[in-house]
Amino acid sequence: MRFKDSLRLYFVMGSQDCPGENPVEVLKQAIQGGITCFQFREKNSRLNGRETVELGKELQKICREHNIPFIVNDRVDLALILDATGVHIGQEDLPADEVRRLIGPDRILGVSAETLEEARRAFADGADYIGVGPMFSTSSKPDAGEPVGPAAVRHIRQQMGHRYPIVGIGGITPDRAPEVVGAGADGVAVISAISKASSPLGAAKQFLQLMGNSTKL
Ligand code: TZP
Ligand code: MG
Repeated sequence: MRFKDSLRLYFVMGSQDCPGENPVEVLKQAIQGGITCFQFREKNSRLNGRETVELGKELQKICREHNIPFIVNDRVDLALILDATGVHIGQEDLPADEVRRLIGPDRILGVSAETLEEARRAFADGADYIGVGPMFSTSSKPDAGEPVGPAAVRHIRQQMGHRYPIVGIGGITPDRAPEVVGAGADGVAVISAISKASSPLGAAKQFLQLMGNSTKL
């Protein structure tokens, strides 16, 4: 399977995203529901460094057992410590070309991009995929800015062509996922619609069901 195909249902989560629940159990359920990629995103969390590594190892083990790529958010150091599949960085993080040098040619590099210019630059710097968002308003990332909507995906896809893997992120629920892939995204990246669902398994299944095989371009 090409990495592009792993972007179909990309679950993003840290302990802060599943209050009162065990992140390990949430991830197990999401995998049973059919997620195709996982990102460990521990943000403003109450875990110290050692606890973060421990949780990362546990989550990674589950991903390995199910052949799910394990991507670490922001932290190249943590990605290297865990020997992760890859790392995902934002525009405010370390420059993508420097991160590519640090992680080597074989790990996956994801970069957040809102505009065509950021998208072009990310791929020129060595990104394997970009995350475009926020698609819709979200409460999972307080500094996310105004939604750019599926139109941003459509614009980048139209200008850049088919080759470049794109995932939409931000405020995506199962019923809105088809709009995002319809605009040309390879998939959707999701936090709360899975992590805070009464059934993460059911939510993941619903995403896949509603997205079906829908792609537009
Ligand atoms: N980057 C842009 S929006 C966002 C991130 C990490 C948050 C997505 O969370 P949710 O709960 O799926 O809206
Ligand atoms: Mg970041």
